[in-house]
Amino acid sequence: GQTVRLVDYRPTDFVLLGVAMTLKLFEGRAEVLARLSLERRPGVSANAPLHLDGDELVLESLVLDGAPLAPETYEATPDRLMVRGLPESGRFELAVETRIAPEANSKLMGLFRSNGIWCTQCEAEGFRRITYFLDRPDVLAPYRVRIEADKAAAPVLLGNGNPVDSGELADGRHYAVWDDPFNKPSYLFAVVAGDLDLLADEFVTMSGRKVTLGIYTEKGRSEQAGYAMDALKRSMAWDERRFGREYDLDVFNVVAIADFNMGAMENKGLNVFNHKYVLLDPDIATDTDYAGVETVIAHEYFHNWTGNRITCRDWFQLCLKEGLTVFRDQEFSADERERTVQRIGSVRRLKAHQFPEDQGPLQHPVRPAEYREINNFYTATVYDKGAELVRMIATIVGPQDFRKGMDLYFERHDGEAATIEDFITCFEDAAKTDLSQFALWYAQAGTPTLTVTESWDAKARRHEVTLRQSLARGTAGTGLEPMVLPVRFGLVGGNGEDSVADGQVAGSAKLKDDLIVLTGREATITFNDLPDRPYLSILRDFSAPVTLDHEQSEAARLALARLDPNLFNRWRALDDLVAEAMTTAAKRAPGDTSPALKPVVIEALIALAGDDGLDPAFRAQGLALPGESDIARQIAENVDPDRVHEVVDAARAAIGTAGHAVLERLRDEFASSKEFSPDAASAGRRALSNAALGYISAATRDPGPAIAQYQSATNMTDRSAALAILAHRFPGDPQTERALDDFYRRYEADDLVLDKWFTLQATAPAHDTLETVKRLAAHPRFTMRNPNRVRALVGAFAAANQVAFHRADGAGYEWVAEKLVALDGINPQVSARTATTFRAWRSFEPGRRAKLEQTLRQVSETKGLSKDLQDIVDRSLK
Ligand code: B3K
Ligand code: ZN
Repeated sequence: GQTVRLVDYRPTDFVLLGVAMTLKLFEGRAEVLARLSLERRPGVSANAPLHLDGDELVLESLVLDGAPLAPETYEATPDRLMVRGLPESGRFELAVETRIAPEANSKLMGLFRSNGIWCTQCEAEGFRRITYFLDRPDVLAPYRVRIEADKAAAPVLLGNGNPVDSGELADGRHYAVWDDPFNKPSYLFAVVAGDLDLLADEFVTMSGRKVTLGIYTEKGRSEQAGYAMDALKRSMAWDERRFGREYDLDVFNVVAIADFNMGAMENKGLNVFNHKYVLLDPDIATDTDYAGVETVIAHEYFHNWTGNRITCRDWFQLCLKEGLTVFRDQEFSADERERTVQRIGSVRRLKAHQFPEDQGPLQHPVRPAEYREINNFYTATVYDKGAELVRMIATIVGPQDFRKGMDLYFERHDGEAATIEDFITCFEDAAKTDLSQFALWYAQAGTPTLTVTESWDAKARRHEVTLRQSLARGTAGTGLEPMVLPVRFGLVGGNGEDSVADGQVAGSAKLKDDLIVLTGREATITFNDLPDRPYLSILRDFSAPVTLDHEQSEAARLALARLDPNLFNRWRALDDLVAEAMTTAAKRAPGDTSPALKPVVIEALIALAGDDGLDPAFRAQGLALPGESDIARQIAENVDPDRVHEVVDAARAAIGTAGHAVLERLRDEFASSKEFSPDAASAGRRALSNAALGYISAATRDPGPAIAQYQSATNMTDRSAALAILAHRFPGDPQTERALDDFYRRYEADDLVLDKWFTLQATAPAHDTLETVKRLAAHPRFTMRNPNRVRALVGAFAAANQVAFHRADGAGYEWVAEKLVALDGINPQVSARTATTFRAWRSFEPGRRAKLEQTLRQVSETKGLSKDLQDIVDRSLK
């Protein structure tokens, strides 16, 4: 594969002025006619040929301004079309006819069929699988698209923009014409045709325009789109309120399909969704599923302004739309749900997915400088760290100037393909500040470490806080200059209030109110005239994506866990204590059974969980232990996953035993009532009750309460929580087996629930889970052709089963590798994504490290791998 570099960017030689397309869909084939209005860019040499991208295309005909082109004037291969002798100036029309095979398209890029529905996915480079094109995001044009299909097979015909015409054709066929007046890049193109049900609604925008909303589902499932529709309307209203952004077309459609490589896609006016992020009801979906639907619906809708109206100049700028849109969906969820709880969730996600990426061989800057396969850069770094960077800009310039900067961005760049520099300049202009050093965050890979030291002078009643930043060299080999770190803080007094103290700064930092902005490697802030030694609450709300290295006494942390007026830091004080204790314990020799958690820490956890003054959702977050892979990441070298599991397991039982009375009370108080409401507060109560059940079951080693809840549950949240406890804590128990069988029979007809059934079993932390997943891979309902099913079994096993995937004999690695190679021939994007779980190989103890490396090498040397999978395994071995 060829490496594409940011420094090589240059505009196309030809300007695209408009696209008129006809797609004729038949069983077994599709005929595509694309009429491209083009013009040579002023200044481009008169004999420069036109290069169009293709991918597995068959050219049927090529016509220039109505006259077929002579064969010697062009060269066509499946992946490119070059045309010579085009007019030196003025507009011309090139009509390109291709033939494609949607049924044979198992990559799910371009035009494919999912359960009979014709559907497209074009981001990043899928449009070139439909027609030869200038398939890059800085080529913007209006599109008019006519779709023709058999009326019985596809009564619904959808495209981007507004519907402008439709009618009957001969032979039981019909057509529809869609017109999208907004300039757009080809990656936002979409077409859907099929026999779909519709949930219809409408939204009146802030200027009083009526927008027709539609969510299309497979037959008989439109009722399950009600919550998604509600989330869509709330998203539209929120974007008007918070960012002044109004929707711009007469219609907004969402289509839910079963086979999709990712969560969803923001095509202009026609979002296409993995049906997992649309279809819900209390019997089939958990609270987490509800929250996921809300987030993804919001995210794709918000792309209409951040991504579609203003798009990316090139794929290196991907974070321009993704980081910003994740930031926007996080803010939406914070406003719609509970801010601190949402922030805890985002930080957990960042630490679980982005930190390991940034600290391993797949490390790359938020704006990469080069790639071989762009689809491998839809990463936690681009999305989640990208969102953190936007959040830091907001923190640094403050809410008013942040809004001003966003307004400026929309005003200046509407209709354009922009860059990160364009974006940053808007905030510099709005806040009249220089953000050039801040821009390093986009170029330098790696997680900086923020080291904090304190010194209290009792006589002088003076507290000194020193901040130092450092960045370790990683595989990306990018710069290591000091960055701009916004650090929110408070000096908490024994009464639980922040002391108001002016600080003097020595070194390169600025201090204003509760914000220190560190710009150099080191700075010291001195606070004078304090009544007592304060508890330093640092990096509140995780104001910068760093690894915090703060030596703070256990007593101070326990005090903060009780007193910190910043709720996020109350949670973090405990979470850090627990994670550090577990890390330390896991480093001790196997078989060392001395408890990981001290009684005072357990007491603090239980006290937080039992504190009725706090939101149940927050208390449930307090009870959620760090994951085994988080502990493994903190151990960093010579990791033994069995040992980590042993420590986490023992800690869970210890908490369950010590907290028994409080946990039982939480069960009594918060166990579900009959009425189900998906709102955040109700979900928080269920989360707290289910967390309590988990601890109680671990402590008593009695499956009884989980069995009882499994049987009496009136919603999927409670039912699957109980089943997870059974499958994970009581594997092989006949009662567990019966519950799993019952679950299968109950939900056999529903693929989304069946995915849960696969995942619950694949993630059971026991060595012989490998035998279970092998059996499940041969189950009649397992298929490599449905990405959700692959993720539910193979993906979940590799990413969320530290014990069985990392079996010391290497059999887990071998099985996953074998599946990867088989999958790669079907769907390279999904195989490449699954393969990323091998990236942490260097952090394991020598036995596993050698086996992981050997497996990676074997995969890497396999003949005929996709560019996607080859790129991941090769970079992982770096
Ligand atoms: N923009 C799409 C992701 C496309 C992934 C292409 N491999 C969904 C999203 O981020 O909203
Ligand atoms: Zn996105």
